[in-house]
Amino acid sequence: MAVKKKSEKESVEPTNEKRAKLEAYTDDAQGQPLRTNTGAAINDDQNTLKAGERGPSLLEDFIFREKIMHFDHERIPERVVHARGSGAHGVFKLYESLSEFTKAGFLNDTEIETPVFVRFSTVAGSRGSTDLARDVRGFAVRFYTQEGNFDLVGNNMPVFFIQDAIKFPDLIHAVKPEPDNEIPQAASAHDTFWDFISLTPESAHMIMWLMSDRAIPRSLRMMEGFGVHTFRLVNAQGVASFVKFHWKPLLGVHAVAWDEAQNISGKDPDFHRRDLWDCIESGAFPEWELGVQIVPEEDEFKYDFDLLDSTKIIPEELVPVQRIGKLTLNRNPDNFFAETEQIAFHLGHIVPGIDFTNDPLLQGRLFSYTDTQLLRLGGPNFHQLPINKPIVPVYNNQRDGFSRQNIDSGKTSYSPNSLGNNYPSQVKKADGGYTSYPERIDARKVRARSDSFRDHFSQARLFFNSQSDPEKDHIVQAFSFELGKVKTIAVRERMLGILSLVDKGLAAQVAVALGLNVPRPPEQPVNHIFGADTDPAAVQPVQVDSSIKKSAALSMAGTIKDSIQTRKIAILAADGVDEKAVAAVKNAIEAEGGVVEIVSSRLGFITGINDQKIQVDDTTLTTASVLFDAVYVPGGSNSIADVEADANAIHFLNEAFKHCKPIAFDLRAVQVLEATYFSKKATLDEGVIIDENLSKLAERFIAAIKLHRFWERERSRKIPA
Ligand code: HDE
Repeated sequence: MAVKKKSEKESVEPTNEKRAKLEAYTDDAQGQPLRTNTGAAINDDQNTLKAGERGPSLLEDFIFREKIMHFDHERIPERVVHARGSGAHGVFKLYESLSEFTKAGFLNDTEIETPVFVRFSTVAGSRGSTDLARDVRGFAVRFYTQEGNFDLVGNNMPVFFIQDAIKFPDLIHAVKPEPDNEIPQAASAHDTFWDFISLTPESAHMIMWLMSDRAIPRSLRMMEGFGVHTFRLVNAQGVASFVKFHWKPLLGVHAVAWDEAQNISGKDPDFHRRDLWDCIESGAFPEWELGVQIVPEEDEFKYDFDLLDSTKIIPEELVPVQRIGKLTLNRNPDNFFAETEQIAFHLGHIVPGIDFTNDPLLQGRLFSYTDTQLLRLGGPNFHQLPINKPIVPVYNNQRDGFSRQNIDSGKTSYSPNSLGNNYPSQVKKADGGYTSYPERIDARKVRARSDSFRDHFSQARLFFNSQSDPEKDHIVQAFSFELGKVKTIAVRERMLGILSLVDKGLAAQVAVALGLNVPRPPEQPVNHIFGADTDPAAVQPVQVDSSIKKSAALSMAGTIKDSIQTRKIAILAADGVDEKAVAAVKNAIEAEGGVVEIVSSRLGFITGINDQKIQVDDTTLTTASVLFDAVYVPGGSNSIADVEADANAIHFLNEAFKHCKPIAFDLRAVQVLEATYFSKKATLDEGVIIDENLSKLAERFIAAIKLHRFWERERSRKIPA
């Protein structure tokens, strides 16, 4: 798919297409007078009503008071977690019917295109915080099905920090900015977080994911998604199976480098939001396949982990992921507040054919989401906001309350009634009336955790062992960074103790960075997950020797795709550039769906050696290499001299090298290469491409961009901090 260049979109003269779009944005207001909220036409929106031109303002100015009052009340409480988010509309299309396992209509009929809205988010930061924090990403999908809304409110990591919802406020209080000084924003690298984690061994698996590059995605479009909990599917015969949901991005799973993430946070804190928006605007629609892992009900106790424990995955080697349909995001919201901010997700938004399990984390969430919306959206009628309305008409006997949008007609709002023929009436099972799966429960009422939840380390180890060497290095560096920011030595040491139970080598490497010794392996870590009257010795974590030692699906390294779709490539050029050298690479990249920007030392147009004018998209001052996937320097002696003399351009190249990106030089531009710190032969690798044959150069460059990053560079070459 061809992707539009930024220069096309931002040219001074709007194209017809753009003009039409601009008009569409303001369509409703076209030709309309400005009015107050009660309909009075406004004659002067520029001046308050005053006693004389230089006199005091008058209290009776209802136009002013209404406008300011509304403005004063524009903010609503941000989400207590996942406050920072970006959303988009799209569609879901099923590949093949799943009727063997579920009666849910949208998972049965391959002809249906189900509308969806997706909201991606970070967890810890405030609504205005950076996109590139090291954090879990929310991946919440609403399906507007013909049987009602189904919300799959997941994350980009398949497990969670805690096993029981009652610990959620503790976890979140620990990760949020510390309460005395509200520092740090959108960061887990501080004492309270690691204090809590080091005392909560059940978090060991999740912490490995959080310290991996999954926590710093290259794009929201390049993340996996997971429903996390085990859910239940129920077919038309009432037979149930367990299910885990997955989203697999068609562009592969890719990350940025940590140093890069920190730089992006300054250069463009909206990096992920902008990337999602721009790609949808340009027609390069993000796509994921929906996957399911299905476990027959009789296999509930087959595994050495508990299906109800959200700190565990089902390794794909044990139960393969079956890809059943495709999600395509194809439309940006018209209004961020009305849609992305007001969407109210909830696990309890469910349709016949899908049901819950007793996962204690899932069960707790079933309470929390509606409760939080009541505060955030100001009352019980948030389901009537346009973004929350199901596509099926809704009639019931609920009435009134803050911000009721419906005008409910008729006399009856109770049942049974005879005055309204007892409508709306209940629906038979066979006609789609929701019935809960009649799971047998025969138990004592206890506050306790199942013994089957006591293995906290084997899957953490499985995750670590499944990573490529560069991925392992990044995990070591992430722990070293995060614990290095912790001030309390005892917390650092306790965390090293936990790490030694995951992998001794990992703990030893982090200990070196912290200048500490790994404490003598605690026979068992401190464990606070049981009540005050429980004997701690009787409930220590257990070590399970998992049958699976490695799982390919856990590493991002194996997800490289044969594509450069939507990758952003900078061309560093100045007056006197060889137009042919620009065109050869630019055209080849654009033909494969990559996005090229011309970066120079100033805006406007540069003039090539053959007098061709080339529009500059960005300058070395207004952009940075961290905002691109790769960089190319074309020939043309004057251009080369200018690029070489521009310290920002050389920094651009040095940084691209440091972040392991592909860099291409037209052989005639080798003088620019020589001005970089990595020019020495010893530091060059296959990611640095030099060629005099321009079509060869383009071909080799594209092949390198497909590989995303040359992470090995960090291991074998000297890269300055
Ligand atoms: Fe959430 N979570 N959560 N969470 N969560 C919220 O609901 C909560 C958990 C997730 O884009 C809140 O509307 C509890 C797991 C996403 O609007 C709140 C527990 C997973 C989003 C809430 C969890 C998630 C939320 C805040 C412990 C992955 C953003 C605002 C049991 C499977 C949805 C809101 C959006 C949002 C509670 C754990 C994902 C407070 C009590 C596990 C993606 O209700």
